Amino acid sequence: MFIDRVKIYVKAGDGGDGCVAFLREKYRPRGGPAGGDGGRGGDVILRVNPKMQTLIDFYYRRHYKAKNGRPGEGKNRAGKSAEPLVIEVPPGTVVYDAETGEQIVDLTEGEFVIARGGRGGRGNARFATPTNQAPEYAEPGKPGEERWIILELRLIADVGLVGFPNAGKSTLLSRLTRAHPKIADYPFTTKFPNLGILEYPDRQRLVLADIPGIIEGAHQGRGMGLEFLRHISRTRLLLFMLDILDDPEDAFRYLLEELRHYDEELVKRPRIIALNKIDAAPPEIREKDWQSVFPGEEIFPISAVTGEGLVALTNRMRNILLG
Ligand SMILES: Nc1nc2c(ncn2[C@@H]2O[C@H](COP(=O)(O)OP(=O)(O)OP(=O)(O)O)[C@@H](O)[C@H]2O)c(=O)[nH]1
Ligand SMILES: [Mg+2]
Repeated sequence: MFIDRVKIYVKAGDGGDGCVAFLREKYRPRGGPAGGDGGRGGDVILRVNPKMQTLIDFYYRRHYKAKNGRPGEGKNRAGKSAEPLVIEVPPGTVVYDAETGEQIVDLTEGEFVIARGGRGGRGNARFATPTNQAPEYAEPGKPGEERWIILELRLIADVGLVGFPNAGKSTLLSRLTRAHPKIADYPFTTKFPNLGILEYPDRQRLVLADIPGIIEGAHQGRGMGLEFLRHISRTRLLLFMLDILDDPEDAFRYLLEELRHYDEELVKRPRIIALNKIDAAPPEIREKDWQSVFPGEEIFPISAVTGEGLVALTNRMRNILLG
C-alpha cells in the first residue's frame, strides 16, 4: 500500500500549573510564598527522515499528543518541562492546515514545530508585591496548541517519467537504476510512484521518478487519474516515454493536454522525448524522420530493453540538470 495523503491530529502538551505554597520554617510558621512555576508542555515536532518514502505509518495512527509539563512544587521548585514529541516524515512532505487548507510548511529536510507546548503557569512566589506579600493564587498552565493537519507527500526527484500505460517507463527505471518496479505487458502495472537513482561513472546522481500511466481523459478520473502527478510536480525535467509503435504523436499530444489540465506549469517545464521500443520497430518506422513529427522537441530513439540509445539519453539528462 502506498499512502501519500493523510489527515492527523496533533496536540502539544499543556503547561503545568503554578503552585501555591508557603515556606514553613521553625519559628516562622507562615513564611514567604514559595510556589514554583509549572513546566512547559512538550512541543510536537515534524522531523524529516530521509529513509522514509511513504506516509504509511500515519494510516495506522492518527493521533499524536505530547506530554504535559509538570506542576510547580513548594520550596520554589519548578515543575519539569515535557520532552517534545517527534514525528518522523519522509522528505517532500507538504503540511497543510486541515481546516483552512492553507500550506503550513514544505519539509524537504530538517524539522518544524507544528504545535507549541503551553507555557507553565507561574507559582505564587511570582505574585508577591509589597502590598500582598502572601498571594494565595498561582497561574494555571497554558494549554498546548492542537490542530488537525494534512500531510501530503510529493516525492523529490530530478526527472519525472510520464507516458501512456505500457510505454516502458518502469522498464527504463529498472534498466537505469537499481529500483525493481513491477513490469508487465498490461496497462496500469504501476499503481504508485517508484524512485530510482541513476548513477553516472563519475558518481554524479540523478533521482528518477516512475509514475502510473496517464491516459486521455485522466483529468476526468479515467485510468489512474492525475492525482499522482503531484509526485512529478517538482521534478526539474520531464521525460516523455512514448511507444514508437503506438502512434507516439497522438500520445504526446494527449499527454500534454492532460498535464495542462493538472498544472499549466508542467507544460512549460524542460522536457525531452524518448521514443521507446525501437528494437521491435520495422525499418520504415525506425528510420522515419521523427524530428519533423515533433518539431522543436528533443527526441531520443531508445530501447529500454536492449539499452540502445540510453547513453545519449542519459548524457543529455545530465547535461540539462547537472550542467
Ligand atoms: N520490445 C520492447 N518492449 C518493451 C520495451 N520497454 C518496455 N517494453 C515492454 O512493454 C511492456 C510494458 O512495460 P512497462 O515498463 O511495464 O510499462 P509502463 O510504462 O511502466 O506501464 P504502466 O506501469 O502500466 O504505466 C512490458 O511488456 C515491457 O517488457 C522496449 O524497449 N522494447
Ligand atoms: Mg509502470
